Amino acid sequence: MLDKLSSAIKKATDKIANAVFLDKTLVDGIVKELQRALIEADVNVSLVLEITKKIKQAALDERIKGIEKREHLIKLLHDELLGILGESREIKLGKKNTFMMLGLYGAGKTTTISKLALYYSKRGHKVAAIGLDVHRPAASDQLKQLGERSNFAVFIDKEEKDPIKIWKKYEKELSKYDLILVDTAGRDSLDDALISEIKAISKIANPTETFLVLQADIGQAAQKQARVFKEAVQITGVIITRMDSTAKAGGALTACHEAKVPVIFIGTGEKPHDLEHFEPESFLSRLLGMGDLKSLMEKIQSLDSEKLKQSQKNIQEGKLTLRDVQAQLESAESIGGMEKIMSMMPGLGKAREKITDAQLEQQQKKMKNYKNAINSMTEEEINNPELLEKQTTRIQRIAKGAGVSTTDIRALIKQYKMLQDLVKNQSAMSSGKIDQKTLMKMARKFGKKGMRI
Ligand SMILES: Nc1nc2c(ncn2[C@@H]2O[C@H](COP(=O)(O)OP(=O)(O)OP(=O)(O)O)[C@@H](O)[C@H]2O)c(=O)[nH]1
Ligand SMILES: [Mg+2]
Repeated sequence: MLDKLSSAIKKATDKIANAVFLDKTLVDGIVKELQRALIEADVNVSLVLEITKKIKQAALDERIKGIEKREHLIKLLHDELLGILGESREIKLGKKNTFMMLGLYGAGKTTTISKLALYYSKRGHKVAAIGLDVHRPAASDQLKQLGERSNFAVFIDKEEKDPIKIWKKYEKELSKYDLILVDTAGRDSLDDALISEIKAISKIANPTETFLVLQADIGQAAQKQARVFKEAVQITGVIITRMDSTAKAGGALTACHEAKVPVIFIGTGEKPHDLEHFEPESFLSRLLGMGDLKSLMEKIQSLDSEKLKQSQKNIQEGKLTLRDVQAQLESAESIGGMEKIMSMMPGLGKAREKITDAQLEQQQKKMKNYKNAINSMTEEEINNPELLEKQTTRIQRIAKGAGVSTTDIRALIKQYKMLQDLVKNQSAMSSGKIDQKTLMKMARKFGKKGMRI
């Protein structure tokens, strides 16, 4: 379902989450990819431009920095997309309920009836359907077959050509059910005859819900359909079918919100159980592959952040001590280890699949070794790691004390120095002393050898 859009958005959030520097070129690239993916999914172009403009502004806003900026951007993207999906509405069944299906020819009305029948009978309701499509010869047989297959009562009259008469014929019988599903005829296009027929049916059946059924690949045209049907009869919601078979479902989904009718259900296949209640929030989480982003953000925010703040300040000022490295390592650990972080980060779920357990374990072990090594250093050594290079006996002592190898400590010092250079240059750049190109070169160099902290 919207796989292409989903992977494009995941890629964008990945880039945001992993960016060493969110510079203009990177942001431009991310925004372009997002625009392309949203437009390909048929989301209204002006909506797309509006969203991406906001993302760009926030990304280049100098007031927000570091991890906060990345969080902010991902949240902004999430909120903006949620905004265009609109809100859904939960359908609470009363004592007696009648749902009427409306829609163009082949939209999926009859199939959706069998899905709704299953959905509500599974929840303990007594469901019946009535076939009022008197125009398509095979329509009533189709409904009857669906009823037999999924075990719900179906009322049809193949001889009668007046839907009102059919309704009247079964009205009393139908009153024994909790939920009556009314199937109506489709048309090639919206015509007056169809409108007056549905008005008449609506008047006599007096539905508690009137659903407009639209197929997802109708795209932006959904908005016009929703408006016209809303004017003719009070539609209370939209059901979008064939979400599984088009990459352009973004159009229908967002257009309904613009027409001010909520999407209530989505059809995700041909089978009776292929129906979901549409919940924008969880739909979006799935689309973004966000895992448990919310709880990750909460944890990051609730960390005992004094140490982190100090080290971030140092980093911004171009100073980096081993203490800062330690603070970063500890913060990573207290969130719950590499694995937890990776599974919670948007898009990283996939990256996690590519990393073998052994590699991950090794990475975690390395981080732990670095932390233990720093814990075995004297204050003097922490503040002046150069001492370790001058007096190798210190390295041996620390290795022994921390239960790590001297190679580990040498690797730590090497990476600390690279990190320190990077930090110095970053700070120099923000004060205009170094150009972006040199810095990016360094970042790439660092990334290759990278110690991911
Ligand atoms: N892939 C997929 N196919 C669907 C879905 N919903 C319906 N269909 C298919 O769409 C076709 C038309 O569905 P119907 O339920 O007959 O449509 P209708 O609106 O009742 O059509 P008319 O009664 O002719 O106006 C059928 O082949 C269904 O199997 C869906 O969510 N996914
Ligand atoms: Mg039908």
